Amino acid sequence: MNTSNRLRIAIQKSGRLSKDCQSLLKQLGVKLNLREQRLIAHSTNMPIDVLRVRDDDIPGLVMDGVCDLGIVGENVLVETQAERERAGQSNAVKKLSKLDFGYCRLALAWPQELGAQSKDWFNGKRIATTYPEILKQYLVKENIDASVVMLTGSVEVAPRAGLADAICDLVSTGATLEANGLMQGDTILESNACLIQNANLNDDSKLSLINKLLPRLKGVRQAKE
Ligand code: PRT
Ligand code: ZN
Repeated sequence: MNTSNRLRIAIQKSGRLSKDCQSLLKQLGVKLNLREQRLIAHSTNMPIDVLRVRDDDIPGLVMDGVCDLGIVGENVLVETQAERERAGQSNAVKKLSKLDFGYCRLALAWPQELGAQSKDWFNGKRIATTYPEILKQYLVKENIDASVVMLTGSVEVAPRAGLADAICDLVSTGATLEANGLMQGDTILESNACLIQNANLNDDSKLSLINKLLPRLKGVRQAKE
């Protein structure tokens, strides 16, 4: 549990969500000195500390109460929840808001030269992914008997490298699939960045600070529409 009396927010240190997280905090009026490469940045005008970590660690930090809030892609949140469910670990979080950045979809793809394929084609095939839990849930739901190959990176080269027949990966523009000669199929999950809160947070001063930030967040989101 975060026993500090400062609200602790986990954001991605460096990656696709970092810039947007930093500018969101700025728009909410949270002043931070992020110049130094430190793990924790203290706000200079609010009782807030920002923890900068790998995106994969964010849901767990919030679920375990190490951080009070976190900003993470729904893809990582849903995968972590399923992983922790399987391991019998606590996985509840309160989803406070969807955010207007980090949009992508988790989709199936296979070599273009095979042409269009129905779901039946996946039976007996190997599918490479970084999101094994989400993929397995989809396979069960669709009654597809495929095996899952877990890769933490370079998923798009798996078919060419002979590691898998197809992939299930994040897509935004589709350029990566195209560059690797892959054809996009069904979308399994649509994802945006989202703001999550520890499900057991009961510190009144932190809750009232969150209640002050949320209307600002709503304002920032409306201004973008
Ligand atoms: O180091 P750390 O673990 O923190 O970062 P990471 O490398 O795991 O994640 P990062 O920074 O790549 O992505 C962070 C989050 O951004 C993801 O979890 C998603 O929620 C979101 N996001 C949005 C994306 C994309 N768009 C995206 N296009 N994450 C990854 N991609 C990759 C995808 O995996 C593929 O390799 O981009 C490629 C496809 O992009 P297009 O535009 O060619 O289709
Ligand atoms: Zn990551």
